[in-house]
Amino acid sequence: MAGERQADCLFCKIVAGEVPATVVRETETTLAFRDINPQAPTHVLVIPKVHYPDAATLAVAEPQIAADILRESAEVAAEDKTAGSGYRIIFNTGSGAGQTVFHAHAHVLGGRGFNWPPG
Ligand code: IU
Repeated sequence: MAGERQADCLFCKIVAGEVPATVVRETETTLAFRDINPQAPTHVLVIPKVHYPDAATLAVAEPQIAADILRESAEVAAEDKTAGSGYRIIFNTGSGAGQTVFHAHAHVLGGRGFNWPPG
């Protein structure tokens, strides 16, 4: 059923505490933890506790949780003191855009300069 835990999903396992992660924030609906392969001084993933394959699907099914992800992303940036100098919130959507884990997640990147257009 939509939103239910997927047995083979890494991020569902992190939500369940079965795979370790460095958690920086948690709410009733979201979990934020440091990316194991950081691409910037701040690189945190903000995920919904429920399972949807990408951010767009989540936003249609659970718009309030999608909003929670954005709010928590801003809180992460503020806590890491990157908000003042600017930060990025990125939702890779689909393998062609670089998505490798098919449980919705925001990348919060900060603490360095960024180029435009992104790579
Ligand atoms: P992507 O947008 O689906 O490519 O992002 C997945 C991210 O999950 C990627 O940046 C990985 O480094 C990260 N990650 C992680 O933090 N912990 C893990 O155990 C695994 C991937 I596998």
